[in-house]
Amino acid sequence: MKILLYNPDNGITRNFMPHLWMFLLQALTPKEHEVILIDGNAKAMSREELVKFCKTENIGLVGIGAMTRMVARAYLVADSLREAGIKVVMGGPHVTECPDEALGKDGGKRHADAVALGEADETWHLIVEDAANGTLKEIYQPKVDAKGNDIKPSLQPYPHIPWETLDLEQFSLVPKFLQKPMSKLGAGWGKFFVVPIETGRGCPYGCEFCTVTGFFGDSIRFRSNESVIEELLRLKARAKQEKGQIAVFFIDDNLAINKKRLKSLLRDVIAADAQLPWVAQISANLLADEELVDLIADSGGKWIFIGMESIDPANMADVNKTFSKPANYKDVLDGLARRNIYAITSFIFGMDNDTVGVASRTVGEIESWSPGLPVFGQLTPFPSTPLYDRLEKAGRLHRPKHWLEFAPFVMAHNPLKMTIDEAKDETFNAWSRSYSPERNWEAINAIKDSPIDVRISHLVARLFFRGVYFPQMGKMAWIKLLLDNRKPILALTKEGLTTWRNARKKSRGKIVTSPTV
Ligand code: B12
Ligand code: SF4
Repeated sequence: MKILLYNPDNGITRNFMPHLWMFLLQALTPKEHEVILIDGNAKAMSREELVKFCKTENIGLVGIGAMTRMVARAYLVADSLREAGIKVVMGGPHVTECPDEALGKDGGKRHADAVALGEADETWHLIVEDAANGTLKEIYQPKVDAKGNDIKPSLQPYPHIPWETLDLEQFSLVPKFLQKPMSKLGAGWGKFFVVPIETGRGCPYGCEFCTVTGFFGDSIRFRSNESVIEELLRLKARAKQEKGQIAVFFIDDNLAINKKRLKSLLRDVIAADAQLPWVAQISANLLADEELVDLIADSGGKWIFIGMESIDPANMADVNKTFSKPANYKDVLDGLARRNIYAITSFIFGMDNDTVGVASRTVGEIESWSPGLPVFGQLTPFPSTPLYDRLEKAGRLHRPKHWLEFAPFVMAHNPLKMTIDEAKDETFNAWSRSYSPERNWEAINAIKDSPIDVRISHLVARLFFRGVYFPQMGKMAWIKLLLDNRKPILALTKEGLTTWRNARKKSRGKIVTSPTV
């Protein structure tokens, strides 16, 4: 049987990274079946095109995964496929939390023939076999223990994802026309992939708005160091062979949740010379450890995503995240910056203690820290989270099924001390100020003592991150952005060229000087 694994596009940005679940399920599919992957973010297809593709390719089963944020789009795609007589199974966090909705048992339209609840590592092969035999069931769920809890996959052994041979073309971030000239730059930039790797699953912290503790459980499971390093080495070899670059996103929810284990992993990565540039999510409270931060730098860590949420301790208490202390954020970021590691700092507006002006207060504080890439969202009640239950009980849910009428940056509940419109304005203000050309120039100047490559990647990252909020998919949007930011771009280009020329002239003993940015 031919299987298509499909990820719907998120409707706003082109994702910078493919989704791990697709590669994982592909690796876990019994060998007699063929699996094709399509990510709607990388390869845009209309519903008609997708149905036609499935018919032409004689696809017997389509697996669709979606977060709550994308589920309405996923349902539309699923509906079209089912209308064409193609079987659809859906999985991932949203349908696990709302299986009746996907199966049409809540009074609404049915969107899926089957749903996979929870982690599907051990149920996927059953789904495939049943679909091939024409005996697909409605619900697949992991086996349960004596207490009725899901038995979670141990991650040891971990499936072999054949990165060295997979067709990753649709996921390269370098446009086709630039691939040839870019492959000649330095170690080669002909292709650039950000690849998701997990080293563990689960988080015990239980923040009120988060689905992770409920979905993956509070007991953490880790892969062996050897298995992670083996995967990194294969990726490193592929990057070299393709004259391209591969960066890794360790998608664990909190990579340093067990610091002893992470230190051991990073030491082993260094010893095996398996370093690739990497990004990971780590909470601020775990980053005060100097030894750990040194290991992060030495093992290739470049950017750390930190869920800072709010600079107001009262808000942190409201969402059960008091382990993360706003008073320590500056020290954490400065410690990272001393090692040329920068942070993607995530903030949430519309929390219960937020009032008008929260954006200006937050951004003012952020600007007093080492520069990073701030991102701003709004408190969102995802189904099955303690936050959803609290707001529902209090009758505060304005749009209880907000995912079916998705509206970007419009809150689904009424915040206590501001209106939904005010929260939207605050979010706009924070993004506008944080990514204005003036702020970009200021941020690059603030790290003028960092190596030129670090400053260039900081600026490039700033230009891309702006796109999380401001649509910049078309050519004209990019041209305008580059013109607006010409000051740092020209200054860094000039300095970069001088550095490159100096490297070439070094052997002749002739050095050119240029002002730094
Ligand atoms: C990496 C990541 C991202 C990446 C993008 C996704 C990517 N390209 O990988 C980035 C950083 C961009 C991101 C962004 C966001 N994310 Co995110 N992200 C994650 C993260 C940390 C890892 C995902 C992952 O790969 N997990 C590991 C794999 C193995 O697990 P899995 O995807 O759940 O898949 C398993 C099962 O669910 C199942 N399964 C999944 N799909 C399918 C499909 C089929 C057919 C079947 C049978 C089974 C199946 O099988 C898999 C193996 O067991 C998760 C948290 C987590 N630990 O999962 C959050 C998470 C998915 N994100 C979340 C959210 C909320 C967001 C944002 C909306 C945040 C925001 N406010 O902006 C954005 C929106 C994204 C966008 N605009 O596209 C929530 C989703 C909650 C929900 N109910 O939807 C999560 C769960 C985190 C949380 N705090 O609760 N995210
Ligand atoms: S620390 Fe992160 S992953 Fe863990 S519960 Fe809190 S928000 Fe979720």
